[in-house]
Amino acid sequence: MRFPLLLTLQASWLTVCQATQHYPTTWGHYDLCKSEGYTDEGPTWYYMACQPEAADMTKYLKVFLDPPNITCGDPPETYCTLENPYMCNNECDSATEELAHPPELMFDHEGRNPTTFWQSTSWKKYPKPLAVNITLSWNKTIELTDDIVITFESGRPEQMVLEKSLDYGRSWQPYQFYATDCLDAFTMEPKSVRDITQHTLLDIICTEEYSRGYVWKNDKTVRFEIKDRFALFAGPKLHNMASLYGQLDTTKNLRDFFTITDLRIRLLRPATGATMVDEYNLSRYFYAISGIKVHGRCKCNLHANSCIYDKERLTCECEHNTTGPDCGRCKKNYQARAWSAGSYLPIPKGTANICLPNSVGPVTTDVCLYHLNDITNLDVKRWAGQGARNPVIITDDLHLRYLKAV
Ligand SMILES: *[C@@H]1O[C@H](CO)[C@@H](O)[C@H](O)[C@H]1NC(C)=O
Ligand SMILES: *[C@@H]1O[C@H](CO)[C@@H](O)[C@H](O)[C@H]1NC(C)=O
Ligand SMILES: *[C@@H]1O[C@H](CO)[C@@H](O)[C@H](O)[C@H]1NC(C)=O
Ligand SMILES: *[C@@H]1O[C@H](CO)[C@@H](O)[C@H](O)[C@H]1NC(C)=O
Ligand SMILES: *[C@@H]1O[C@H](CO)[C@@H](O)[C@H](O)[C@H]1NC(C)=O
Ligand SMILES: [Ca+2]
Repeated sequence: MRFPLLLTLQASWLTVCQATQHYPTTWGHYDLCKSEGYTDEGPTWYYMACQPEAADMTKYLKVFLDPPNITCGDPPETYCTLENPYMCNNECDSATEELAHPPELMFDHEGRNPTTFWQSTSWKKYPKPLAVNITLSWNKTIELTDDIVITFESGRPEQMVLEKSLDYGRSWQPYQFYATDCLDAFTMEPKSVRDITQHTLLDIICTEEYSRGYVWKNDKTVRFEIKDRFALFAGPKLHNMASLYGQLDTTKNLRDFFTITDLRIRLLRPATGATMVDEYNLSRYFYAISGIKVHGRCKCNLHANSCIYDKERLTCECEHNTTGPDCGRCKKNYQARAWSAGSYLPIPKGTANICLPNSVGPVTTDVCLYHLNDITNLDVKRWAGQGARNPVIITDDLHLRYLKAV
């Protein structure tokens, strides 16, 4: 017989899978996909759920502007400040490096003085809206891990929408609406992230928090609050990440909410600082952005702990015999059972759900991968008498043991 039966236990496979789902105080990092171990029969591999480290994702994006010729400087223009129409010393000329404001300056290393920023043309066509789309594309699924922060050099826009795509830009969904007056702009009640609860986490809100008060020169940021949303599950200081990961594991909608392939900032109306637009000096109205922060990690379905950027493309370095940009398939000859994503549970190492070699033969999906050592460590008595089905532990050519419901 090809796969010797090692032992039979009086229990159902389901119980085995749940037996180790306790939540230790130390939280695993999921930074290892496998580790070597030893059994009586010699060396063996333990497989674990793994994910790449979170990183600054702005290094890997492509930016597209719509309309494409909306960047200032061709022809050169002089801008006045919103606060003082007589202060007109902001010059934009795309042909002069020091006076040009191309989109790349939204993603360069800041901390320089003066700041570097992208700037749009002014609102010359008023009252026609000054609408600009800034689309950020990764051509890769990304899981957000921190707030999206957009820092304006101009006043913050009076109306804007942050949108996301999960299908490489084919369809778009709003993430958040921003306006000085939500009812007027989008016929939505103004809300803040503090109004969101666990049950309304997927709700899309309009907030007035980041649009008002152009006079506050020190607050130029517009945020999409990822951490506040995480905190609804993980606690205020994100102490209980286990609870969050447990939720993400079991609720696909929640997981998808934080997953993107593209982001779009739709600027709909610039800061005007007053109710009336000064039609005689439209050089006061424009958009300028000095920085955009997007922190996240490659989505690799818990089958990779690194993601490489090569030939302008992000790709997961898949383990567990998975393949594809997101490790979303089983490799050829490793399709003995249907592909499935790794799981954060049981904490802290999760379940790898590796792809099994075809040589194992057809395997049902009710297979719970456990190393023999782990199984003997479990409280066997607890399962006794529960067995609607008897799990067997079998081993394949790779010295891998797993339970199979029979
Ligand atoms: C940008 O291009 C469009 C169409 O090609 C044109 O109508 C518009 O005037 C241009 N805008 C600027 C600021 O040059
Ligand atoms: C805006 O006003 C300032 C100050 O009066 C002036 O220098 C500037 O040329 C004006 N710009 C326009 C487009 O009228
Ligand atoms: C911006 O994107 C929206 C959809 O997300 C689209 O309707 C609009 O035409 C695009 N262009 C501009 C300039 O707003
Ligand atoms: C996006 O990535 C896929 C592979 O994942 C590649 O085939 C395609 O050319 C990429 N598209 C762009 C626009 O870079
Ligand atoms: C995947 O397959 C390779 C051989 O192609 C093998 O060396 C490796 O151990 C396998 N990994 C897992 C996780 O089964
Ligand atoms: Ca900058």
